[in-house]
Amino acid sequence: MKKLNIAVIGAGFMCKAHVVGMSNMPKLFWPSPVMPVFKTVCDIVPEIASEAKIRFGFEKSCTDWRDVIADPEIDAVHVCTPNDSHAEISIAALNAGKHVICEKPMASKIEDAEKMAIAATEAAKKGIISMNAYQYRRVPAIVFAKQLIDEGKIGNILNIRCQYLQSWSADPNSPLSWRFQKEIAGYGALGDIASHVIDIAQYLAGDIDEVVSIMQTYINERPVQESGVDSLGTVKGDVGAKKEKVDTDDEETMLLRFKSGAVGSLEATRNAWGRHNFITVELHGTKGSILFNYERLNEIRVCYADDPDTERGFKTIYTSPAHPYGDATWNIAGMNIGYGELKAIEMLEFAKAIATGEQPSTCFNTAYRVEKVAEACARSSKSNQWEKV
Ligand code: SOE
Repeated sequence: MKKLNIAVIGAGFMCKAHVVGMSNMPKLFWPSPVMPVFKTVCDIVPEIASEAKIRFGFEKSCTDWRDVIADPEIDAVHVCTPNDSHAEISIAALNAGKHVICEKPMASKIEDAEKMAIAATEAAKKGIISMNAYQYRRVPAIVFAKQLIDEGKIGNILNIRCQYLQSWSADPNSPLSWRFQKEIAGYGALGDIASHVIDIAQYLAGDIDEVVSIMQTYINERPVQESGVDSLGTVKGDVGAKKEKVDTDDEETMLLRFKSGAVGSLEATRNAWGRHNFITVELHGTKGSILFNYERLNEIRVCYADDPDTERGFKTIYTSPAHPYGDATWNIAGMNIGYGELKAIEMLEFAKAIATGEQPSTCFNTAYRVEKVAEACARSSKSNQWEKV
């Protein structure tokens, strides 16, 4: 089996997710398309880099991502840094002939995302793979929903409603991490989480053509974060802590028109008390409906129009060995998978793409379309008009 020497740049929360996914990938999916070798972990903070080396089992650590790009031993680079460095690192890696999986959103500026898509198109001609980490479209229940749609079981899609609601930033004392700073993050909730459901909406219902949206910021200043580590609101600022301005969005509410003629709506916020990782997709077609909620990710609810009147209603299907990826995860429906297995599924798709030379469904060109929808959403919230993607 071919070895794949990997490097992870940025050793925070997403590094953990990528490492858990990559190391479990061959354990779950055997024989795996490639065998990952954990070569280098890189972080600008030396202590974080050396701790990650030990914790995650890398052979070495470094503090300058350029060392990773210059290393001829590295085959694939995982870009897990804050958004403003995604473009520079990803483009350099692609140009150096390395496969790239980059965290979402693609970049902090649409121009950078475009440059990444161009570099990926060029690299693809040489068999180099690009991928963005839009993992939620790979939840087995969502892949199954896509199969039902493609088989015509739901008919023509009329309406799709999507939500991504979290609560970790609802407390005004959740610190001002980079996620609230436009210069680093680009957008707030729009890039961070709405992007996931924009991706799912387009995966299930095709390209979005135009949007009208309202973007709001509710908490305009937050306590300055002392360390660089993003605690996602779990560590609060002191009452007397120095505060600085938030210049990203807290919430978006949008209406969507798809190229197919379908319509939809989408909401995203990290300020919804009681909601944790509440990603819901409900769609109605001419022959049935589908409902999914990530907080119950092992289930999909389906209603068929041609069931008898007395029996028509949503039924709950547990994803099982009979469903996508199910044969390789756990062998009884209800044993359930979670975020860790989902990351392994994502790494499997990255590994498959590398082994076959075929770009994954979330390659940089697909992800660039998500960026364009987000940019149209931001334009619309200023113009108060429908805006074309
Ligand atoms: C924080 O909102 C976050 O970590 C996002 O950045 C991820 O994309 C999402 O999957 C979980 O929440």
